Amino acid sequence: MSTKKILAVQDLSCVGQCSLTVVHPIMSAYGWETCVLPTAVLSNHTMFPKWSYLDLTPEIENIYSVWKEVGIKFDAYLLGYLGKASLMELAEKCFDEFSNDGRLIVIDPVFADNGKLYGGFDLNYVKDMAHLIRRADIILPNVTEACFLTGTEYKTVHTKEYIEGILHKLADLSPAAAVVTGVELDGKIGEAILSGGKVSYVMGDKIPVSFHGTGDIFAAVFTSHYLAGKGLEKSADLASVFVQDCIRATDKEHFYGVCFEKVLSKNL
Ligand code: PXL
Repeated sequence: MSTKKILAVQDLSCVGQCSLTVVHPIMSAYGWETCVLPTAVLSNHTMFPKWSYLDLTPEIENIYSVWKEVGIKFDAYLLGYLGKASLMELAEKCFDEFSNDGRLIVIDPVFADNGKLYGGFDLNYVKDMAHLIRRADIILPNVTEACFLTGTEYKTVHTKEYIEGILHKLADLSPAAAVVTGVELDGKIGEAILSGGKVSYVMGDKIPVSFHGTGDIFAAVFTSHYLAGKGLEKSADLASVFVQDCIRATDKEHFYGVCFEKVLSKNL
């Protein structure tokens, strides 16, 4: 398999096992040349009671002008927590200027969970993200993000009718395949997928705890397998099992993230 150059576009949270500090090691370990475009530097992620935040928007044009001069190109993108709407325009510029033919764009919108927006986000950000995802080949929203993006009421009890209504509204926003995470049906949890007009489900056992950063781990493992040609369902299944193993490997006291390091070495 030839190696591909991937650009991970997300924040660098110094502490907290999320975004670049999980995506870079995971995708590299799966054999992809993983480059980074940090969107912001935070002392720690925003589920801690406080955090510092340095927006890197002003530096990104400088990075682009050097990349242009030295001829950098990418085969794939994984976008996660961007933080500011200004980053979305810059992301589009990156797709336009630094892509090899046949590039893959995966966007995990990362702005909400459990029915609520994360700290620092508002409905304008959601509107801009709904616009950005039209450029994606695959989107990976959780149920909350999918509801915000499509203007659907958020419910904790899901039915196929409710979930498929959301999937079809996502298809109105973007031609991308949609992989909606955190779908709960018949006591199981997993992903609902809409691709080429066809709906499928990848469901597994529910572990009754929730940890931060698991969406970023899902996205990194999913994208790693998808790039290797495993397809949407298989990639989603492998990514879900990986996340479940990470949760099992984590002590309850380790409240801010999961111990993915223990699981990564076993999966290679
Ligand atoms: O895991 C998503 C994420 C990434 N980066 C930052 C976050 C969050 C979720 O809250 O705060 C900074």
